[in-house]
Amino acid sequence: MQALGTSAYKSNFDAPLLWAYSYGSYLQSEPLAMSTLSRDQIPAVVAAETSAQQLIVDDWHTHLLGPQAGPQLCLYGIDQQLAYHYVRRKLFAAGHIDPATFYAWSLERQGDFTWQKLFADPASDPFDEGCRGVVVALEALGLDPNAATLHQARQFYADTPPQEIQRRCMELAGVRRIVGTQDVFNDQERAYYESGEWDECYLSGFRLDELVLHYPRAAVKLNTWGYEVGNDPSQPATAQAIRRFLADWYGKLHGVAYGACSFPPHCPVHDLSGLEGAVLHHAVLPALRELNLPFFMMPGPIRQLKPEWRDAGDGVGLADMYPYQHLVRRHPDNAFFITPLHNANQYDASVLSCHNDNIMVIGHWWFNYHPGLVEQDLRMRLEMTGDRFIPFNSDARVLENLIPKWQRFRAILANVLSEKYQDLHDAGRQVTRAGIAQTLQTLFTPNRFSQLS
Ligand code: FIX
Ligand code: ZN
Repeated sequence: MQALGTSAYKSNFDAPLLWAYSYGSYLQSEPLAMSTLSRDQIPAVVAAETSAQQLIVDDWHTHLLGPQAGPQLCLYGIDQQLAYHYVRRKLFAAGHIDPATFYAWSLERQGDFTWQKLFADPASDPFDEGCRGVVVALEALGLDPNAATLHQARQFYADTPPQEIQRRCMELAGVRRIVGTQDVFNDQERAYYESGEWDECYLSGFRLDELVLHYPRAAVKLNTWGYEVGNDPSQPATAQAIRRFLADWYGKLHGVAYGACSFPPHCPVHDLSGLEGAVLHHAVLPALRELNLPFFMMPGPIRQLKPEWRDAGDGVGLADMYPYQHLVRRHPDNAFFITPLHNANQYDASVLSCHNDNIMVIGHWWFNYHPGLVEQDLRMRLEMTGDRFIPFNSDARVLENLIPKWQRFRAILANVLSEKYQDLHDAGRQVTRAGIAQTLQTLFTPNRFSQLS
């Protein structure tokens, strides 16, 4: 079996810039960085090392695109934050408004209504992460999160160019590069990918849900685009045409970091007699292997439980991990990321990564992005795998989401890592600032596997 790192995790994340950021400042003061820390010194050093100024990260899964993509694809601003589906879900669930009426309104009217019901009315304290995130982002950008109306916030956005909003969001979050979600089967998105200008800091997460989960529908489009595919993806000519389609788009998209797919809880990804398994086995995984790209698997969402709520109406289910185990073993030369949506799948996913060197757990998203769950998973992952996982990605849809999500995660990371380093200290291990910086670099830079071969 090929060692994972020899090719499997090579991606566009090849420049060890994060290391340069977090470690470079020590080069002048190396003796200090290498000196052993006392137990009491550890929390302050960990807090400094995990701060947004020191630990500049790549955000491995978002739905963001830069301002050049235009207002339909680059979402930012107070009204977009209020329209974020985590917030909208709360509005609908509380019965404040009928979704059909709400969606018929302009974005501004939706924003005013949401602000009134979920923020301004005293009856509603925004404990939930979606609404709390709006408060955090407003405060961080110097706006009043207790304002009675959105007047000040709207004025700020009218006066501030989107590039500046983007810069501030990334700086406050400590994010250097952003992987988006590129669905070329979506007509509006595809038009931009065909000819639009890319900002260098955005990379592509090549999203394959339509191809893998809805092959008959995807096949119609593939044929109209000149890829001659039949109904059976296991037929060599069809598999070859799908692979050509993937390779062509790899060439067109900007800096593809991986291929990605979310899966409903009971998807038989390993079953070659099913369309999903066949597309994966005969086309997607061979193509990704040839392109040296990992496959990013997101088991768990149940789409459109409440269709009238649109993307706020999706749910989650516990996934069976056996098919994933089967899949990663059958494809030892492919690299896989896994990020289950159901919290009770986190443990299984970590165990999976203990027995298979071609899979790594990554991040948090959506229904498992809650501080208590993130903290619990971080402890479990550190205790089970050491540093063999990527702790967080924001799954941001609106630029400002970067701020609350990364700030929240950094606070959790600082607490948990301090405790773990103090625990190691108590056990007799010498802890240094340089060692802490190295571990943080390792946690956010999956290319480390290339050093293990
Ligand atoms: O599938 C995904 O990548 C999910 O993140 C989205 O489908 C979802 O709508 C979302 O934004 C969750 O945070
Ligand atoms: Zn997502």
